[in-house]
Parts: sequence; C-alpha cells; structure tokens
Amino acid sequence: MIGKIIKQISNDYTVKVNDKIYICKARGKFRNQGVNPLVGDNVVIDTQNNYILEILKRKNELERPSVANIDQVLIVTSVKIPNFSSNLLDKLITIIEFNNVKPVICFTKLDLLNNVELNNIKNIMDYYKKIGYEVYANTDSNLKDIFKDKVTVFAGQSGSGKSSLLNRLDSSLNLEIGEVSTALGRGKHTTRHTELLEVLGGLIADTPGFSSIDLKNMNISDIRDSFIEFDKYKDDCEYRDCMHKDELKCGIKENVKNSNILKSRYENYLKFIEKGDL
Ligand SMILES: Nc1nc2c(ncn2[C@@H]2O[C@H](COP(=O)(O)OP(=O)(O)OP(=O)(O)O)[C@@H](O)[C@H]2O)c(=O)[nH]1
Ligand SMILES: [Mg+2]
Ligand SMILES: [Zn+2]
Repeated sequence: MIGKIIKQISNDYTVKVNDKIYICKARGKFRNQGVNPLVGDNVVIDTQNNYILEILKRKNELERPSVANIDQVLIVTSVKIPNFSSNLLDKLITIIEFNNVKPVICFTKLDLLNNVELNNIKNIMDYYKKIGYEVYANTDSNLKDIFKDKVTVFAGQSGSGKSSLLNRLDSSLNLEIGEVSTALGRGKHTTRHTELLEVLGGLIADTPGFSSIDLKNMNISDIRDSFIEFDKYKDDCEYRDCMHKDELKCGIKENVKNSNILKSRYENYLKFIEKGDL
C-alpha cells in the first residue's frame, strides 16, 4: 500500500494511508544505501509487519527542516523577541529558491513594535512584495487561503511563533508553544519533531526552529541567482557573469545606490558569497 509519512520520532514513522495510520520502521536497506525516509515522503509499506519498503521519487526536499515533497515554505519571521534578522530571512529565501520551492513570508509580533519600528518593518515588507514574494502578517485573515491542497512547511527561528500561528489557523490543534527566554531573545525549541498536520484543506509541517542555518551545497552563482530582483537590472552589468561585487560597471550596484534594491539584501548577498555563511 502507498501512504505518506506525516511524522517521525526517532525510528518510528507515522504513515497515513487514506484515513488509516500505521507506525512503521524503515527497512535496513535504506540505512545501507544512505537514504533516510523523510516526513512528506510517499512510501510503499508492508501493513502486515509495519515496514517501509520503498520511497517513491521525491519532487524536492529540504534539509533543515527536513521534509520532502513541499509546495511552499512559510518563512515565519519574528520582528521582536527574537529581533528581526534580515540575514536569516534572506538566507532562508536563498536556500528555498535554490531547492525550487516557493517561499512565502509571514511576519509575526508586529504588535510589539512602536510606530517608528512598525513603519520601518512595513517598508521592508513592501520591498519583498515589490520583488514578487507573497508577504503576510500572522494576523492577516487572508493568510488562511494559501494552504488548501498544498504541503506547506513552516520554517523560522525558535520562538518566532510557528506553533502559535498554527494554533491561530486551527484552534483545535492545541500545539505547545514556548516562552521566549528574555536573556537570549530566542526560544527554547518548544517543538521537538517535525509533523505534517491536516489544516485548512492542506498539510502543514510545524517544525522545530533553529538559530542559524548554512548555505552549504550552494556555489556563489547559485547564491547570486537566488536573489530574484537582480535579474531585472543585470543587463546593465558590463559582464554577463558579473558577480556584482568588484566589477566597475554593474547594474546591481547602481540600483543599490539609488535604493531600487534594498541595501540589506545586497549586503547579505555579499556576506553569503564571501563566506557562504555568517
Ligand atoms: N506578542 C506576540 N507574541 C507572539 C506572537 N506570536 C507568537 N508569540 C509568542 O512567542 C512565543 C514563542 O511562540 P512559539 O509559537 O512557541 O514559537 P515557535 O516558532 O513554534 O518556536 P519553536 O517551537 O521553539 O521553534 C510564545 O510565547 C508566543 O505566545 C505575536 O504575534 N505577538
Ligand atoms: Mg513550535
Ligand atoms: Zn553586476
């Protein structure tokens, strides 16, 4: 029978076949082949002995959070406690674009900002909208419409409000949410495993947050090509393979100067290509 892995806790995979649930182990052959069944995998299972026999071909997969066959990632971005990090947001967008998944951005905790801070964040939200992304606040009512018939993964820092948002979308979920440690301004990893939940006609993965993430597996032109707004200006670069860094005539640098490109995006881009990470 074919089903979908909706949850993994150590070696136990919860596989859903229509409306039935089987708790399965993975066959040893997967370990020998160096493949791990992932949440989101479509699998053939032996329902007599509760074993995963085969993993069907993946459409895509992300490593952190570790989920397969994703339609979109909702990047849950806190603006205070933990503070807004343009670096983490741009890094997540870069990784998600590279894996050919659609990023959607959701800002949380706007209620904690004063007017000046709120204006500043609104300008940032508008910029990401302008370059083509869907951008929401966690309190927007139309956020409910984006999940139907899709597999969505929530990604973002610990304490950014992923589980809280899921509880808001479906109050029957009752997911555990955590206090953010005030000393560190980051969460304490309240969510400990990745699980696909049936919400609003789709499947949503709540995931444990993280505080940093790296861009391994990406080379510098992959990173460059994931900054989608550069495309519009790159015809003004002197060289076709311009890295928008030390080149003299560069359409991207020109448009950072005249503020068509958000300065923090460009600075993050330089950090990513220089060190691959922070
Ligand atoms: N003021 C305010 N607090 C929020 C908002 N969203 C979430 N919180 C609080 O932020 C804290 C952390 O929320 P969680 O939902 O547990 O965060 P998480 O992203 O699931 O964290 P991990 O499971 O550790 O990855 C909780 O105390 C929530 O009540 C918001 O929009 N405004
Ligand atoms: Mg959580
Ligand atoms: Zn250039």
